[in-house]
Amino acid sequence: MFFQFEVQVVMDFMGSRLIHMEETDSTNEEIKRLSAVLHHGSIVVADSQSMGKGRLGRNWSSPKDEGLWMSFILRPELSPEKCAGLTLVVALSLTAALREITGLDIKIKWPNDLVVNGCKLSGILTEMVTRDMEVDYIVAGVGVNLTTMDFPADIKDTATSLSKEGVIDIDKMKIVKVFSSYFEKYFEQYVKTGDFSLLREEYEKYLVNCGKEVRVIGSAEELRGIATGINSDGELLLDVGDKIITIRAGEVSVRGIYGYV
Ligand code: BT5
Repeated sequence: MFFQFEVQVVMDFMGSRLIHMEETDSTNEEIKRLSAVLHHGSIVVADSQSMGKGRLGRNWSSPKDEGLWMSFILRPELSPEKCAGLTLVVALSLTAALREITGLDIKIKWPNDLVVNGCKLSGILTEMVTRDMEVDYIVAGVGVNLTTMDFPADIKDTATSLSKEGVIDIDKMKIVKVFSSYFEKYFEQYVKTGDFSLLREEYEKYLVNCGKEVRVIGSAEELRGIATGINSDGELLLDVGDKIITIRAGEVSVRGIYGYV
């Protein structure tokens, strides 16, 4: 483990401390190991991760210097149920930041993927650590593919990077800063109401699934329906013909009928 430098980034709470590492297993795990000394909003960024992880124990490919591999710690005064919605707040903030910086038509694939031209640019992994049934802290992990041109065989048809999409000037720290600034704004709005009522419209503007037929996989039975938006709890609304059902993030993945989106 090697702490290359520590800098103050900006803002109100995001990046009050930023730890940059050349390599780690997973920035989410690094945050957990350092949690006792990290304040709300502290960020860890690594140049590479040897065991980058996705949801449900899945692998996250994190080659050296080819992406933004970052996690931050939150100590929100929210119940565990409300904390689940923070993944969507991160997705919205990252989408707004990357759209502003790159001009690309980046969309959100509910709940935790950012996609561009039908391929996955970024994934988000939010983990909650509880103590005595209360939220101790949240680790929000963000992976954004920046310069990768050749992805591993299993994801080469579904993954993309900013370089692959034609972005030339890529400034990793600028992404961290602009993201942090959007996140502070949206986080405050989320905490104020404890739900998505102030963010829903913005989120749905970027929701790639909206109006599309999707498959919901991972629950007991596969569901099919038209995704119509989210409710104020951040659950996906699925029109299955005779009724609208709500899908909770966490336990499921959503796919298009004919492919990834
Ligand atoms: C995610 O999981 O998309 C969450 C990824 C979070 C990664 C960040 S990096 C910083 C922090 N530290 C960590 O250890 N993790 C976080 P999920 O929805 O389960 O998607 C995982 C799936 O995405 C894999 O099974 C692959 O199919 C695909 N995948 C893996 N690496 C990818 C990549 N670099 N780009 C696009 N797709 C990828």
